[in-house]
Amino acid sequence: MAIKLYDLRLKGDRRPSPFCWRAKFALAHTGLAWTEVPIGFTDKAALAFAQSTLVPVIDDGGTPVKDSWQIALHLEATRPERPLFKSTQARAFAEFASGWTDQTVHPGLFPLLVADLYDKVEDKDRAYFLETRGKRFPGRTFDEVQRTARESAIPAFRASLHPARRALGTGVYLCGEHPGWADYALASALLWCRAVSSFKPLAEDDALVPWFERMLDLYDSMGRRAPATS
Ligand SMILES: N[C@@H](CCC(=O)N[C@@H](CS)C(=O)NCC(=O)O)C(=O)O
Repeated sequence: MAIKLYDLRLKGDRRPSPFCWRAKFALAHTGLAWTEVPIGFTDKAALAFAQSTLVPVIDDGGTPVKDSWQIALHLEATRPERPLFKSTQARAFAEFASGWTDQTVHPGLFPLLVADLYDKVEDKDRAYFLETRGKRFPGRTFDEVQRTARESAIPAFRASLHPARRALGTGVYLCGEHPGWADYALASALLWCRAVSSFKPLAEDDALVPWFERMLDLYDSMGRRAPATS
């Protein structure tokens, strides 16, 4: 039975969730087929079987697993033939990459795309998004936050990606010759932006541009084929 992946959907079948993208990369890496169950921000009842209020959630033949990292660990434990991590050291590096992406990359990127993201949220979910995300920017509209961020925060955001440029060096992937979790985590953040905004988080001459193009091509061009905003 194919795994079911509960994924966030916005207008035009856009799939922005960076955590869902991590789960998709993990599934594809492991060579698994899956079917997607797209839901909106407020369709929480669909996730109750997994005792979750957030996506991604998977249903693996009756076993519910929530949280992108837990999904990765579950796949590692149940499908050891195509391991995501291979060693405890690789797993520790992967966890570090998740933490860096969650705590540096996402917060840096969010203000740069928040108004574009809000614009793509399904009408039925807009009040929920405004209420939950608006709290992060008290007294300011998403338009104002995004405009100010694009005027002043792009250099700092791009500088925050130096660790990834260093890991890439002159190589092919952040994880070396083959893509791994660090690649998936950062590419997922950039796919979040690509789904909802024409904003280019990377400068044209950034060494990460050819890397991201490679990431878009992976697994039958899964990332490139996804609805984007250009
Ligand atoms: N730590 C979780 C984070 C999941 C998460 O924050 N998901 C967001 C989408 S990117 C979500 O479901 N948001 C729904 C909401 O805010 O109600 C993971 O790694 O899966």
